[in-house]
Amino acid sequence: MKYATIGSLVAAAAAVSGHTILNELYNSAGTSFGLHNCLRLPSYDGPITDVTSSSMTCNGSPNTLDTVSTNVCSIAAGSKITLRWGHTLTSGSNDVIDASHKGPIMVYMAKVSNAATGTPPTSGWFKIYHAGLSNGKWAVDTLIANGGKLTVTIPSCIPAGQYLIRGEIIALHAASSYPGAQLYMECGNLNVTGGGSKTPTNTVSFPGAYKSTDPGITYNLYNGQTTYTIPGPSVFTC
Ligand SMILES: *[C@@H]1O[C@H](CO)[C@@H](O)[C@H](O)[C@H]1NC(C)=O
Ligand SMILES: [Cu+2]
Repeated sequence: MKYATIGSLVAAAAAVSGHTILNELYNSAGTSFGLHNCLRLPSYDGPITDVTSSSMTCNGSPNTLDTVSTNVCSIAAGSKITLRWGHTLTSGSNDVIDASHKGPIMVYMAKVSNAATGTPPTSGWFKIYHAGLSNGKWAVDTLIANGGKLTVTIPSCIPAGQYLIRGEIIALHAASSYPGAQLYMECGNLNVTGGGSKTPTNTVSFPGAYKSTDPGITYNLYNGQTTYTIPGPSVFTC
């Protein structure tokens, strides 16, 4: 650092707080299920940039999945669940993701027979939440303001049983050409209780749901656009 200029110090500081990991789930009462509990997490907080990669399902190479919980957290259909992201595996509410990493947030679920240890399915993913750009504010801006927390509702009509939940942030700061968008996804192991008998619609595959040419994947953040098309299907409603 002896010869570092002020500019390179600023750049280094920004790089240090870049990237993010989904670190924690909370039940409808706002009580944590425990740091890293029920989550399949990479050791490194770097993104996936190839939307055709098998790591698009629940992260993985070039990251290493090594903080992998085999617990399954129970949550009632129709109730709220909160997801909390942090820059690294140990970051708190003041270090969520660098503010440069503007972009949308999506949450998906997929039915599985064994949420504890089963291989994540590529197909059957339905979207339960998404937010992009609204009134000049990105979903990531709101996430940072909320200390990394996002609360979504588990659809009330889906059948009881085991599911994976897949939280995803797309950072668009380098997305003007492909590959460039930084996709951060992690999966959690859920046991949905109660529920109904409706089969989710608009399901997609990961990889497969996103294309390099999607307007939400290749996007110039810096040319004053006021709209953004969130990639993937529409949100499933009961
Ligand atoms: C899921 O919840 C049901 C209902 O409470 C329970 O019977 C079942 O054992 C749970 N399964 C897992 C894997 O936690
Ligand atoms: Cu980053």
